[in-house]
Amino acid sequence: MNPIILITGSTSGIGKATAERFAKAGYDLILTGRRNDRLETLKKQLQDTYRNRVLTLCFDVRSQAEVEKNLGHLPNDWKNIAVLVNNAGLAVGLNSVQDGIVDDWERMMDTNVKGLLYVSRTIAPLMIQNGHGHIVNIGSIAGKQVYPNGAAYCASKHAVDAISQGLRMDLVTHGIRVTQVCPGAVETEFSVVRFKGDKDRADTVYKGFEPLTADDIADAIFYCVNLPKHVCINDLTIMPTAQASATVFHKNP
Ligand code: NDP
Ligand code: 8X3
Repeated sequence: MNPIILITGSTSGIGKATAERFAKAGYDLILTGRRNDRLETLKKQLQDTYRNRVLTLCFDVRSQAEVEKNLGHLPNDWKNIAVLVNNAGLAVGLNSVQDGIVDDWERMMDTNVKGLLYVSRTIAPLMIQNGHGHIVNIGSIAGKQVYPNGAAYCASKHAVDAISQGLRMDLVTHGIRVTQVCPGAVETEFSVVRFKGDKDRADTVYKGFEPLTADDIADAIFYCVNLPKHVCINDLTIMPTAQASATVFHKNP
């Protein structure tokens, strides 16, 4: 049997690249997201190329009932999950708190914080039962530092940092590893989502320097997961060479 990886938010960006990286290495995959057409296209592509088993589950991580319905009753031959990548997440808007949009805050908190908790609450007991597992949470440089107009997103990723530390403590007696991967600027659909479909504005985020790619992050996740079992990378911050902090970039004019 191949090892099984479950990746939330695998319809684009880091999640999709991680699916491809692990498929290539012979993992069977549970792929989730809200856009079913993309899930099915990716499933076909991975099955045709690598012949792995792929299970797609279309649901919104913000709904505890949907998480439970989709992940709480996995078929027996999908229960032995070796790796969970809590990747589904987003930023919405870039506003000061005083000009903040409450719906944007709720989307970020419900997805990045509560969704991650719901999925972990469902899968960690399975890992305990199985006697092994590795949880990789996708945090952010925004979970280590704060930048202007980003208070709500940064707070959600600081929460991921706290949850990653706590989860590691809660699972240590079960030998389950917890790694937080915290990227800087990665060129994905992230900024298009943040700017609500404004592609021109999103493009400006990555202008004048070489950003990370989703494949760079997938490689880092693969590295962490494939270390010897007694080695756990607790926390990995990974930035473009041209980025020194959440706000300091070396950009060409
Ligand atoms: P993308 O927008 O390309 O991908 C986000 C993924 O999350 C999509 O597959 C999307 O799927 C899924 N998703 C979003 N909301 C939900 C939801 N409510 N339920 C289920 N799935 C959801 O962005 P990235 O790949 O860049 O983002 C992945 C993670 O990386 C996020 O947690 C983000 O915060 C983090 N990150 C990104 C950085 C960057 O610069 N790009 C830097 C640091 C961290 P669908 O829409 O189909 O549901
Ligand atoms: C995404 C990186 O700096 O835009 O988490 O918040 S940043």
